[in-house]
Amino acid sequence: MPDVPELSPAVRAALAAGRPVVALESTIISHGLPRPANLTAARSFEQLLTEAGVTPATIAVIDGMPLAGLDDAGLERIALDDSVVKVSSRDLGLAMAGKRTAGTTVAATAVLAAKAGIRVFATGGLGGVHRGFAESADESADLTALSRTPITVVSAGVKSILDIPATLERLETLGVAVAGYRTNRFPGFYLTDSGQDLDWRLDTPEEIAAVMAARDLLGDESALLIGNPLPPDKQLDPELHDRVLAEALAAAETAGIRGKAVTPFLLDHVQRATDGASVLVNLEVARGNITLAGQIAAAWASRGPRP
Ligand code: PSU
Ligand code: MN
Repeated sequence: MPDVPELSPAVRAALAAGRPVVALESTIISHGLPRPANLTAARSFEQLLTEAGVTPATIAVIDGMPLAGLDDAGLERIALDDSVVKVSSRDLGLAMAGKRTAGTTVAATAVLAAKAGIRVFATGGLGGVHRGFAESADESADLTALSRTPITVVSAGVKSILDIPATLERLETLGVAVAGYRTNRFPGFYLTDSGQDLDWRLDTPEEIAAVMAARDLLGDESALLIGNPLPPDKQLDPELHDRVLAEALAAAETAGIRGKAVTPFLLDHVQRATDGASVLVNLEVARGNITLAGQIAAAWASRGPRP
């Protein structure tokens, strides 16, 4: 019987040798970024890590098999294949048995990465509680998955299309630890600052690795979320952001978009309404998070094997 997820030779070797590995999600590739920029982006995400001496483990489901570490053909399938679906953690068994090819959300990626023994994971922005939750009850399974998955996630907060204060409340209830990287404010994905304060701030990858070690001593089964903001000069113009987001939310309402289509719909609307500016910002967000995740994985690996 194969291991699930199946590890690429590079990921297997790095994990066995205690070298740094970073998991990358694939829904950002399949459903978050427009084609064909998404394929270029997927390759560049991996390259950022490789150049830093860190092994990338892009996670996805290909023909029913969950994989950690894709070859270039696998990246191409996720980026360009018309049959690719978006799967959360609950969908994994269904996608496996149905022999589907799927981009994995933060929830599904975190579950598979933790199962493979990967400790650090980078995404652009987490899912969370949607605006209008009172009517839609739409809350991303990213939050509940992170409440029961021991992994460190680097994210520019949660996507700014969401109800950010409500998402922070849910993260607290669910027992997901949150710290800002070199900031006391929760980042706002396209925006540097969501306006929400954080209790904890960590300033170096080594400090983050020390928190990971402390949480291991506790046997903590939940995730540590590191909020890594964009530099202010790289963020989307806040005025443009607010205007376009209001339009996107209204368009989703009018079109009756529901369920897992909501996030891709809103991101796509913002991309078109900003003439692609939001795509460039999203890429900056992801790159910044991947770079920091690589540094954390290196700091973790340099602590040596644990007893
Ligand atoms: N970050 C990005 N772009 C994305 C996502 C994250 O920069 O497209 C994806 C992640 O896979 C995340 C998902 O898990 O959006 C959230 O979807 P939902 O709200 O349906 O749970
Ligand atoms: Mn949802």
